[in-house]
Amino acid sequence: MTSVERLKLYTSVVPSRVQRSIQRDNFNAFIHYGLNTFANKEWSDGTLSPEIFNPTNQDAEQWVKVLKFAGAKGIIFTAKHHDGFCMWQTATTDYSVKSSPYLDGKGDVVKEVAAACKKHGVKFGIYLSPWDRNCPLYGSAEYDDFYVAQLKELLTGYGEIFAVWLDGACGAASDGKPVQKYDFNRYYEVIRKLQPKAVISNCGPDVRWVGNEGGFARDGEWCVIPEMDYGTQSIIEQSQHEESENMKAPSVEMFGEELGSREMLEKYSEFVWSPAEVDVSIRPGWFYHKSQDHRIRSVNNLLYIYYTAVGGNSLLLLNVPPDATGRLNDADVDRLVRFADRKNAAFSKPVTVDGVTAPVHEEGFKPKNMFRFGFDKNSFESTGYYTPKDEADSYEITLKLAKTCKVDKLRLIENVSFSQRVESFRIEAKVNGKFKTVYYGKTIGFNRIAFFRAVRTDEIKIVIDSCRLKPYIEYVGVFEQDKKGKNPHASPLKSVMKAIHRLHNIRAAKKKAHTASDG
Ligand code: FUL
Repeated sequence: MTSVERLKLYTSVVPSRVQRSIQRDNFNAFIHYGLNTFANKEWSDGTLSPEIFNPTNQDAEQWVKVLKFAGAKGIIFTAKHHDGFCMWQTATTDYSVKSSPYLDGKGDVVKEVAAACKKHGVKFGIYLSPWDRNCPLYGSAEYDDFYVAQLKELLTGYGEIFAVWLDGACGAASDGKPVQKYDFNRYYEVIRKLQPKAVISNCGPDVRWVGNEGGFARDGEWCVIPEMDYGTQSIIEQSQHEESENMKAPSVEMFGEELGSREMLEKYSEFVWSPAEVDVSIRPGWFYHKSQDHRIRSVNNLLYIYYTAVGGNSLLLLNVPPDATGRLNDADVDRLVRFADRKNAAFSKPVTVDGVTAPVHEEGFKPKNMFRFGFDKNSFESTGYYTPKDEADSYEITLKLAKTCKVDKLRLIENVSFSQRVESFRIEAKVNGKFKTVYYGKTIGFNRIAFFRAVRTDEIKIVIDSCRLKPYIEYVGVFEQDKKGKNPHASPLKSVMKAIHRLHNIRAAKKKAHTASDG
């Protein structure tokens, strides 16, 4: 295949409707809540007594209101974690809220969260752990029937579900138990049939785990990647795998730096659209622990994660766990409110673009289209975009701003219905009559927040240095610096992640050299 043919093949891979939908709502929240909350545990083994589940002040509406205020468009709730304890009135087991003192065994937490979400216009999703440490059937083929029965209850009894999060974590081997081989294809079929609008995440075909639980996004994140088994086994190895209150160190291994670079894709012939999701907790643990009340992520760190994940062609799933009273703790609420205020301020001053020069456009797809943000609410497709008439080695788009002001960020979106194409770009700003580069970026994809030290300017240039065939740009927004909404600075942990990536690449290069010399 010629290189142009390969590029045509890569750019023929596009998102499905459910993928386009979650890419538009790229920030969602996770809620871990259950028996573990009351036992001060991260993982429990399925033997804790349901008697301990007794919140005194449970308020699902408070969870939803706070998370909505923080900007989350949907909430994914742990209907059942690895301990097997069900947070709804299930007919499949007694190990559930039915056996707890909460509302005399009549409570249904899944129902409460679903209702609160509906009331406040937030989407509702479920986490149903495939690994179940309570179910006696676990490890046998009958367990699949049990799991499917639970899925069906959740998918039919609680209104529209926007996401089903299938966790790959499994510690059955260290429990000395047989490891269940899940029939994932069967689960997918059930989900597609009962909730066709739901994305299936993590061990699912729609959304890919980014590969760490520490909040780290890649600098160059691709949605078009080789079709390989991202499946369960590697996810099992990489995700949290012991009962620990502390967040696992970021791990990469098969989750190297750029899964969709040309170098990577060249080795394969089948490709899929697979957006990455950064799942991360506001605290070191996924469940609430009083001892972590002083270890909540800072506003700067939350913002940095938001800018690099949501703004880095990834989805963000931020976990905020309620405490044992049944409410989000004041400390977390305070942090989220300040995070939201700063984030909103940061994007509160869009700068009008007065004029634009760009390579000659394809008929009907003018550069001006880039300054109107909008998409069709049913198909989630873009309603307008710019594309040049001809392919070129590079593309320069110059924006004349309506005023001279201090600019500190741009938001860029590719029209991903034409796949993901931009491989590297830079932003230049005219300062004292001369253009200087203020930002280097790799991918754009369905969302890029390019943030940099503020510059006083009235002219900005976007230079696309490398692109697969030609670019299709849906949106460009320029933002004036806002004092309250100042840009986050990189967290020191980012350099740890970079070092790990570097090590991974060195190891991979060594392995390659070794294999080559063997051959
Ligand atoms: C991991 C689980 O083991 C954690 O407890 C948590 O649910 C996290 C989101 O996924 O794999």
